[in-house]
Amino acid sequence: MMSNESSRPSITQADLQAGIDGGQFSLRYQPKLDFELLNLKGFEALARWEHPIYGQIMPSEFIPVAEETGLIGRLTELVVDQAFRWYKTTPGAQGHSLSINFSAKRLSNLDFSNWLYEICRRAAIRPDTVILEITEAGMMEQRLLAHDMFDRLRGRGFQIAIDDYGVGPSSKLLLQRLPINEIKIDTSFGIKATTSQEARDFIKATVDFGHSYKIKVAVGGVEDQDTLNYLRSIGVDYAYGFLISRPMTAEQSAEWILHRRQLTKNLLF
Ligand code: G
Ligand code: MN
Repeated sequence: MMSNESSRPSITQADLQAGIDGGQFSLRYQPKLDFELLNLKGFEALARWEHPIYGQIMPSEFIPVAEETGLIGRLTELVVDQAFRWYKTTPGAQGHSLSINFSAKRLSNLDFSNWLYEICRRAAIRPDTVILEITEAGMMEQRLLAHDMFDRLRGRGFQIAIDDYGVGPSSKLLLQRLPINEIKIDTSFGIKATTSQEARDFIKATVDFGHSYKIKVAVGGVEDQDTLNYLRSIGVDYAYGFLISRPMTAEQSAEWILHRRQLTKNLLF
């Protein structure tokens, strides 16, 4: 059950510390399909906090606390460690991409790309299969550092995606200049695509913009077949959403990978 944020006290540093020490964080995995043939492109790892009293707490609530209290470093380590272990031990995961959400604040650390590269090297994971997702808002916050930060990461072979695109402050000029591989349009646009002309216009404009800079465009929030068909018809590159699969536990994801052709065969029309 998801807990109601307003019915309980807000998260403190002590809560977060106890959660990290107590192993209360785990990852869910959500597949992303390539629109061309609806093949599996890769997975996004999504952090969840299962609090013993408050229930499930989402990243939108605990990440800001982690950033303010300096616990973001430990949380990042924990997420990368779990995601890489999943990638190495889940049959069929390798060869596909692995997207991980990163705090722009954590990324701005000068040594970050070396740190991540070293973990990849030790785990024998190719850096070019790892996609770092940074929110558009986070990128804007770090706008002065973003270019050097992204250059260092790309220099190490990693891929970069701009997440939650379209809901915050934005600069197309900045985006054009940065070495970005993928734009992920905010889930809210995918959810509204069949009912809102405005959402459709924005998605279409983003596809045109992205493609003119050789940037792939992904849309989440795909909850029905009409949305999938529409996105496919306008040239969106990647799709994810509840129609394809909800975020899954590690065990569920292994089952999904095994049976994915059967599970997705009706989506392709
Ligand atoms: O922005 P980002 O791609 O990191 O967001 C992923 C979040 O969106 C996850 O928490 C996931 O649960 C949610 N999500 C993924 N697909 C869907 C969907 O089809 N509908 C809705 N409502 N939420 C989704
Ligand atoms: Mn994301």
